[in-house]
Amino acid sequence: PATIRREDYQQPAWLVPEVALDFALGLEATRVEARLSVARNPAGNGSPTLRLAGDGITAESVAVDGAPHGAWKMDGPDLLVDLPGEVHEVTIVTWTNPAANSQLMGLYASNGMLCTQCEAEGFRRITFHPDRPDVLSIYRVRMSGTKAQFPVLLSNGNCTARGEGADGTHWAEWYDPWPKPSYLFALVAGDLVANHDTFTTISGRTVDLNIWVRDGDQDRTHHAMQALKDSMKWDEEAFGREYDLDLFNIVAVSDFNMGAMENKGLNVFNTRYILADPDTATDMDYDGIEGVVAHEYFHNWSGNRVTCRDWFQLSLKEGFTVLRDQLFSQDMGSEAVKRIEDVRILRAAQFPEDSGPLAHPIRPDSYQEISNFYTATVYNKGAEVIRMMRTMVGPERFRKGTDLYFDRHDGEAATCEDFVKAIEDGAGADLGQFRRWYAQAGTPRVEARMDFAEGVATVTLTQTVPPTPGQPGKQPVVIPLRLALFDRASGANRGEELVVLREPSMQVSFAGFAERPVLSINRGFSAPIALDAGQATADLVFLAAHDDDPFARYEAMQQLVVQHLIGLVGGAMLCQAERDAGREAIGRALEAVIGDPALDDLMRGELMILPGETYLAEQLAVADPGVIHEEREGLKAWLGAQLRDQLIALHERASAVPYGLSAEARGARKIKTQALVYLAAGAPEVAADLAVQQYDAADNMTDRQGALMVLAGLDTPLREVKLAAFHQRYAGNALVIDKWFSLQAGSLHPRVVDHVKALSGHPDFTLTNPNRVRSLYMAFTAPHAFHAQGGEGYRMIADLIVALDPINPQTAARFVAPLGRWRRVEPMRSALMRAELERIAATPGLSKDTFEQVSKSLG
Ligand code: B3K
Ligand code: ZN
Repeated sequence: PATIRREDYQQPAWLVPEVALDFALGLEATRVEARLSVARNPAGNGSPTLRLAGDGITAESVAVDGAPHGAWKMDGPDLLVDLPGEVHEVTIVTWTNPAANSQLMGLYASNGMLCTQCEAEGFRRITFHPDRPDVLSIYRVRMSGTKAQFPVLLSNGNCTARGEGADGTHWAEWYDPWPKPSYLFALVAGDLVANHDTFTTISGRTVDLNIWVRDGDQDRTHHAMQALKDSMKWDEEAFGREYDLDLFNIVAVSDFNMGAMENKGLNVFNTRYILADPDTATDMDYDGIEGVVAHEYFHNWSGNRVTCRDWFQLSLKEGFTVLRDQLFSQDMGSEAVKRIEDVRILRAAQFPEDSGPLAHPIRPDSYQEISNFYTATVYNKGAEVIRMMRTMVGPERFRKGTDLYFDRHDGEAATCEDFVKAIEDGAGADLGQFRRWYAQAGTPRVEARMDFAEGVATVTLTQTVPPTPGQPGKQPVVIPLRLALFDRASGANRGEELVVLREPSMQVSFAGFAERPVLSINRGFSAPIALDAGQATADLVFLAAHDDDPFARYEAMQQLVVQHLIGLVGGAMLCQAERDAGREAIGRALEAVIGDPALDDLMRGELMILPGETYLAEQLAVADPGVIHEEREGLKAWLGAQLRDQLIALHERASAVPYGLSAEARGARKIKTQALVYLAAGAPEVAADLAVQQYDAADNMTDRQGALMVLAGLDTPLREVKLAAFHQRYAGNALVIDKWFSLQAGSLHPRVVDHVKALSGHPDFTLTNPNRVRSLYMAFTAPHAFHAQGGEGYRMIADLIVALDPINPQTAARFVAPLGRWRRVEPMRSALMRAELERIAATPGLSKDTFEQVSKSLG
């Protein structure tokens, strides 16, 4: 496959100011007539040839300016038409078979309805078109189909006309006044019902809001609707962004490759980010819905009104929009807990990417298949990079920068550079060196060491950015570090400072301490770095109990465990006394967390979560996942046994809190299951009893799923009983059956490999639904079972990739990364992982998606 390079960008030779589409809808055959008004781009290369991209379609006819045109030709998948003048109208007829479209890109059928997914390059599977984000057009859409099959007909913008045809057909016309790139086009036709509401914008306009679902699901859309209204209001207040159409439609579909899609005025969602009620959705599901609804809504400005010039600029819209949805969720719930969760996701998903064979800068330099670059790096690290700008200039000046960005680039296809420049100009900052964050991959490592002499604490900071594929040498980056020094005696600090590390190394001094203070650094996770603060256990214990920055407190707790476990796993801790002391310190810190009356339960729940196995493995150049798992489980078991009474009491206290969506009730549910997790390791019989109690008493999915998760990991006959009861209770509810699959695939049970094998043959399992595939196999790529001795886990994932690739390459390619970690794993497993990658690579007819990921992983 060809490699596309950022530096090769060229302006389009032809622009397409207007697009008129006419769809004759059918599940197995849809006819598409596209009329493109094209105009030679004065800034283009002047070529008379109009090049239109296609993918898996053939042209039935091509006409130019109304007359049939014979002089078109194909160049691979592209259609070429030579045009004599400056402006023309090109009309092309194509046919597609939506029911056969298992890739779920372009126009496809899902449960008898038709829907589209065009980002990044799906529009070319519907009709021939430049299909690049810097070609913006005004769209007019007409569609017709049988009324019985497709009673609801939706597209972008506003519905301008509708009517009945002959033989039970009907039609609708839609017009979107805002110029948009083809990736934001959408069409939906099906038997749907709406939850309708309205929102009045800051300037007093009324917007109609609809969430379209299958009949019977309406009652599960209220949380999503509330999230939508909250987002609309928040974006007016926090970023000065008002909605710009009279209608905002959301449609939920059950076959979807990712979370959701921000098509102009017609967002299409995975059902999992819309449908919720207490009986079927966990608190985490509720938060996910709120965050994704907000994210897609926020794209209306950051993505749609200002879009991307080319796909290398993806983080321009994604990084910024993730930051916007994070800030929104921080404002809607607990700021501290949201920040901790976001850092946990970054460390679990993005840090491994940045240190592996698929590492890329947030603005990549090249790709073979752009679908492979919708990554935690582009999204989450992209958000962290923009968050750092905000931290350095402060929220008010940052807002001046974003205002300028929207003013300057409204209606344009912009670049990451445009964004940085707007923040620079609007906020009045110099972001010269800061731009390296866009160009360099890899997580910077910062070492912080404090010396203390004669009342002066001197902190020495040193940074290194590790080499990544294609980038052997790195330049120092700009690293904003929020820092505070604590008086050991009073437990207070003297106020926070922002220290900005720009050089490879620097020193800062703080005078006037009677004794050596305790250093709290990278507070709030002000920079997305790997920090080595070399802190003594006593200092971490101090910070875990006293730090007034909630993230720093969480981090101290994590670090306490990381240092202990890595000491054990890495063989540094040889003497038993040292091991015991480390464990005791963690035990005391956890006991303090369980008992601290000043903590709210949501935060307590965060502080109780042990660092994950992937994050632990990240700390070592080469890790033995089996040993990491055993040591981590061993610590958990010891803690569970030591703190057994406190954990039982915690579970009891939390169980008395009635269901509700308040922070208090949610916190209670969180610590309830956390308590069970420790007890399951340290006192399995007690845990099994309590889990069954919790399961039977549950009046909500959070408690039920938490209890079942714990039971699924235990060797108790009740495991089967409750799993069967759960399946029976929720038979037919796809989203809950997904949970049933992932609970088993991600469980701590020793025979999970066999369970997954059996589940892959379960009548409810199918390779054609991405949610179902992910629910079984993504959960399974969690370290414990995936790395099972003998390589069976690796084989199963490789088998999955080979089987799924011809059906849905985008989803198949997502499973390569776990195998791609082979260089960081001990030699025996490493060889087995590599062998599986080679087996995949040798499979004939591999998609571009999977080929790129596999070849890079081996390279
Ligand atoms: N922009 C879409 C992602 C499209 C992914 C295409 N492979 C969802 C989002 O980030 O909002
Ligand atoms: Zn997005």
